[in-house]
Amino acid sequence: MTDIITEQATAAASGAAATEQFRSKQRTEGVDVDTKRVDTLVSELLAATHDIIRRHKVSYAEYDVLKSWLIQVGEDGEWPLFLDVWLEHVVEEVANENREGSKGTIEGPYYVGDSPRLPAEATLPMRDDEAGTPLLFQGQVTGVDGTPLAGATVEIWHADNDGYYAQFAPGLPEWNLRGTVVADDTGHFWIRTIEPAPYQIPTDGSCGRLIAAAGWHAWRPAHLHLKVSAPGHQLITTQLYFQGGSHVEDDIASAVKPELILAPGPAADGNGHEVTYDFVLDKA
Ligand code: MBD
Ligand code: FE
Repeated sequence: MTDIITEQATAAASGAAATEQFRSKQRTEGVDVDTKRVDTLVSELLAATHDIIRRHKVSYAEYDVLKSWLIQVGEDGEWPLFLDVWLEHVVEEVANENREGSKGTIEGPYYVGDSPRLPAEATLPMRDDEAGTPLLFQGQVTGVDGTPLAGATVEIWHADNDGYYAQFAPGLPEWNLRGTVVADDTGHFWIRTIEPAPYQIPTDGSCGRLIAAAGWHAWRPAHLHLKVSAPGHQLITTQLYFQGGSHVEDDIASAVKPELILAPGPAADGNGHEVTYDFVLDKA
């Protein structure tokens, strides 16, 4: 470590950053707050909860534990984390059920838009001594009919070798391991980065308390996050995982799909690993 004193990553700090980020990116355009729809959804949510209370004879003590926990989730800024870990995967499933192209999966709480634009052959912004196995991630963006998509962009963001995301943990350069790669005229891209580490959601906040209280684990498998888009096509938000990695089989966020597991091999230049993954985009 060359840093003098590194600030500790805390649940409250990453929660505050995730809440702030969400407020600047929420997809609420076009949502009409239809009374009938709100009535249906909220009534069913409440009825399901009433049923659980009756079947399990939930006590006042348990009710108060729930109340204080919910208050604390807000104070910790962990609503984005909680929702993205335990609900988003079903929202994504419904949103993308009719896609013919590449599989998507959840976005999670740590996306930041407008990352630095990089050429088709790119190295992600990283520290001079960035730890981790070098990875060449390459591929092509095409339409469902195989047409190469000129003007495609591949936004990529991922954790470092310690499982930390730039802008959500202290001490990392602003755009570390984040970039917007502009593919070439045939939709090809070559991205040099490092392999991320498995990610443990903060254990010192409300989500961590829930996990400990329920006897669960807090891990997501190592993953690359991506948003791939091209003119006239639907943007896909996805993640890619690493075959044989820890927690590929038991992701706390339930976001792994078999189509999203990479099997990198040795790099042609002898430096770490390389892997090819092509993205297929549905027409807009
Ligand atoms: C992550 O890195 C992530 O991708 C999700 C979905 C939740 C918490 C942390
Ligand atoms: Fe992530």
